[in-house]
Amino acid sequence: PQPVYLSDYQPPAYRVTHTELTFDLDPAATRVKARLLMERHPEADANAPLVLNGEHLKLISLAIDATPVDASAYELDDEGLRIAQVPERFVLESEVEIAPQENTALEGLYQSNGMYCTQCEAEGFRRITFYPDRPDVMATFKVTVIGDQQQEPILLANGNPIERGELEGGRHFVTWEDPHPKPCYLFALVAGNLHSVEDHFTTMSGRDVTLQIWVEKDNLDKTEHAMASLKRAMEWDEQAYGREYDLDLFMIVAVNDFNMGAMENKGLNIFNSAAVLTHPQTATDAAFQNVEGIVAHEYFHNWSGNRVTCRDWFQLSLKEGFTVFRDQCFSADTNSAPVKRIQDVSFFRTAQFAEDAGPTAHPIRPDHFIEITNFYTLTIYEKGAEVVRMLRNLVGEESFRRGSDLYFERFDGQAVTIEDFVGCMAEASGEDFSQFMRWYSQAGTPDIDAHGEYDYVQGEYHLTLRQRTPATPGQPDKLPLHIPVRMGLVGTKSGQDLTLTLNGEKLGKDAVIHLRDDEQTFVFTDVAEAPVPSLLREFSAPVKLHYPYSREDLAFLLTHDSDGFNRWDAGQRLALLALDDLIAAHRNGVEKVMDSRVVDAFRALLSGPMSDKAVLAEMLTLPSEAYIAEQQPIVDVDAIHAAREFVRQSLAVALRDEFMAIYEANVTEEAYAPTPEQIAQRSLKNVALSYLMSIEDEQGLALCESQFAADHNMTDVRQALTLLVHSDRDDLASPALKAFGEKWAHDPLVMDQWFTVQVSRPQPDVLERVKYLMQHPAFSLKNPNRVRALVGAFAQNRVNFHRLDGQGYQLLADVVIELNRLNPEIAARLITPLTRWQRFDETRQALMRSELERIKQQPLSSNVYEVVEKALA
Ligand code: DPP
Ligand code: ZN
Repeated sequence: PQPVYLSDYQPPAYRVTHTELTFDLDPAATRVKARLLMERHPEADANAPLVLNGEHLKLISLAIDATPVDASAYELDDEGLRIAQVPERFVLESEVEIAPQENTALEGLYQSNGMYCTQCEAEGFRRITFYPDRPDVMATFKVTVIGDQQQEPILLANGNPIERGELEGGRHFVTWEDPHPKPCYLFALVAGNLHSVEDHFTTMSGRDVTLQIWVEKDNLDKTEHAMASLKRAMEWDEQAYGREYDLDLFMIVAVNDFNMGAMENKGLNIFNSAAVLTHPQTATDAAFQNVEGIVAHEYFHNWSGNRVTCRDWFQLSLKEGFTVFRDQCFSADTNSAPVKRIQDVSFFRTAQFAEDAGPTAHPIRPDHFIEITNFYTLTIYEKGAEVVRMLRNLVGEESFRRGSDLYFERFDGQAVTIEDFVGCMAEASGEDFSQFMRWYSQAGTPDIDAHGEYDYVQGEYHLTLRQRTPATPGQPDKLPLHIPVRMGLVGTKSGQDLTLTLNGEKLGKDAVIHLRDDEQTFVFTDVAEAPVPSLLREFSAPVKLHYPYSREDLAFLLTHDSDGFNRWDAGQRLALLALDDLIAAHRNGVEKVMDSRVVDAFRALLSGPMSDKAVLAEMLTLPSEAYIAEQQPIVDVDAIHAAREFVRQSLAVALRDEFMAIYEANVTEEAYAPTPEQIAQRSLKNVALSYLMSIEDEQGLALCESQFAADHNMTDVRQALTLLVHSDRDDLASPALKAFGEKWAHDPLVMDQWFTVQVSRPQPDVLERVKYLMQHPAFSLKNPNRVRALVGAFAQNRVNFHRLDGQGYQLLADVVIELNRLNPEIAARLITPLTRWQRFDETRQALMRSELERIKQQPLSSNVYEVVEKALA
């Protein structure tokens, strides 16, 4: 497989102005007729051939301006069709045959549980018909879907339905028209036996929009939260960005077999059922919040992605980074803003930092790729969102809004680039972003070494910041970035933020300083007392900040920092220092001793004024094993696990009564609601329970069992089940697992949780259990959610996946090899943990590499090939 390069971009020689499609559905032989109004680009060569993408298509007929094209006039291969000579304007008609039932890759038109659906982003449309499958070709669409009246009573496509009728042989059709020009990756079709819940939204200009969520009949009771989230998102986008919905109908469809979370097809969003269905008895708080965020994300794409789209796939972060930023702000406004930030950053620093440090590291705008589906990554999405956030912080909220208004107005109906977006921000604010643009082209996470000194005599504080971005594959040398560092100086006597005076200018108590050089010293004057610096507040830039904080400094910031995010981060840093010592002790076979300063800090949290329960729950949560591993030069999975367990248990022993009191104070009999208040209460209660269970406290065990038995809501049930299964009390865990498995055997999304709970436990029997569960009737390798819940979750189980006998790696490689044939996109994603081999000891490195080599020996899809190739380079 050959890479494509950003620098090779050429505008299309021919564009499609209008597309008409007719689908005659059949599982084994669907006929697709296309009628494309095409014209040559004014600047293109008059002899330019017409090149159309097309894969897995059986060509039935081909005509230009109603004249059949002679077989000698075109070339056909397994990537598409090439016609040497075409007029300046013409109508291209084609008919092809495809087999949705054989499509296990879940790209293009496929069947899920008997229902037809499509996934076209990024390059799935070429599996439906011959077409210039690229986002800078935008056309209006008219689509007729013909299906069986019994099997497919519901026939959906983008836009508005304009005609419907019955046909011979028990068939019927519906014709849909989408007046907004769109790239073909936003095309969608759904057909099957579906049921809908309907609601309405009145836009800010007073237009009525019909909202429909389409699901299988059994799931009609699981749509309420998604619908409420959709309405909130529609309202929020009007208020925050002045963006109104632009069709009379907005539809969401839930599909069981889906590679991604969801897809923003114009007017017809298709969702992985896991990203839309919720019910208090089946979905956890986290799932409710996830659904809210994804519904909003896809809706927001209607402007950031659909009305204004990407010129080419290298610009993917243009729509994804911006839209993630938009959904993050929406969720922050709807729920607890500090907790949203803490959770996002916590995930980001664990997973994106790892990606940035590994063999698949790439810039937010890559300069080449082999397979674009491999680039739907944390870097493109989450780091892209962090960069948009930095832009907003650099220009301020008002200029940011002016810039986004300008962007949407100027580029409406166009396919554009990241420069166009940043250019609007520059124009609206007068800022110069030329250095800032390096964020889009340089991969890797910058390290910032900070050093501060207080001069008592002068009353000055000297802060030196040094930045360095490590080499990444293909990018040995890096240039300095423009990094906004939000900060404060907290007086050690007063415990208050001190006023910041820099170069004679009073900046207030909280300010953003700009690091642009490799090294810069900032001299703050009129500093009346010795401060502890609070740096990178709210995580103002996606960097690793190193400052030699003492444990006393951290304990001080934990209670005094005015920035909630940094208070949390001080706690994490304090815990990490203690964990470091314990990891070393474990490795050296020395007795582990708990740092009393961590215990004291936790005691202070537990007994202090309890203002925000949601934040407190986060503060009581120790850094994950994955995040701890990120901080270590060589990952020792066993030492990390042992050290973290030791801290959990030491805290539980020392603060047992406090945890018990927290638990009891937060039990409620209220009916379940996914409100911020209730979610905060449940998370605090469940964190307390996890500490109690870590020491198998008798009373804690009883509470855990009764929480499971009470069956009040899935958040509580799942937490109780997890704690039982992850404890050593198999006598209690087995009956609970059995009861849960029997009760929910009919609900695949709940069975996914049942799989995950079991394969993430630390006990050494997990590998056998994974093998056993892969034979379970509820499991299927063909369903991405099942694969993620069972095999994906196992690969996150650090102590078991990284077994020293290599069997964990072997199992993953076996699955990858099998999935490579069925679903290359999911197979390629599943390899990720193996690509991190450099981080481990030599024995594990060799084992991981040999599994990668074994995969490489197979006939590979381009998806898997690209990842394995990079991992072994
Ligand atoms: N469906 C994916 C998303 O919304 C790709 N666009 O991010
Ligand atoms: Zn998206």
